[in-house]
Amino acid sequence: MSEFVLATANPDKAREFAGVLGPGVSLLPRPAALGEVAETGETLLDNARLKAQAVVAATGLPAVADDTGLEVDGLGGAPGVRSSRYAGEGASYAANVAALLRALAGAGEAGRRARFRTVVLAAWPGGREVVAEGVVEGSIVLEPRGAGGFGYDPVFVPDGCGGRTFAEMDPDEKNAVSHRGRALRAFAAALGDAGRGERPGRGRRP
Ligand code: ITT
Repeated sequence: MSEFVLATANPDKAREFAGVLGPGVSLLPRPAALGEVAETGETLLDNARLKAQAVVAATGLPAVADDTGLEVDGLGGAPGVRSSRYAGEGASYAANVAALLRALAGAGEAGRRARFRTVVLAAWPGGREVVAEGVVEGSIVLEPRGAGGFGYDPVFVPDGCGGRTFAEMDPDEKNAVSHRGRALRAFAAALGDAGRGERPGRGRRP
């Protein structure tokens, strides 16, 4: 079984990691003593790597990180890599959602098209990495709806799910179509492929 220290400090993300990866991947908690890692990267990949490498350096163990952004067409792709601090450093989910709705006031359907993108990156001591990405397309609604999920979920309606926001879905429904669900399933498949490649005589079938 693969074992990783979970590099995210966000308990809402941690719940989704466990829900999607299931018992085949063991997730150890992030050391409480490790302070927040400054997300100074220009891209989701840079920030995922910063978070994973900080945990590898602190623990000497393999670590897995997630960096996620909401990209809104009418805002030129913002908040993107700045999604957690769109309304300022340390902003609450509600403040970020309110700032997003304010920025989109008056925007039409095209401007409200959006996608969530997640980059999952695992790092090992010694420099090995496995990276996976997941994207879900959708749109931003006018008013928050639903009590589930977290972050921007009350204002994001994924395509093909009957017009419900992520916050109106149960966790399994969200994970089945979400950016993070997709990234984590691709990640688990990449781990499986890497494992098969390392065992002689068990390569991929042609
Ligand atoms: P870590 O860095 O500790 O992993 P974080 O919350 O700071 O936690 P990010 O830098 O990836 O994570 O910030 C992304 C922000 O985007 C997050 O704070 C939420 O506001 C939002 N977000 C991320 N995943 C989301 C999801 O599945 N649904 C809704 N909003 C999400």
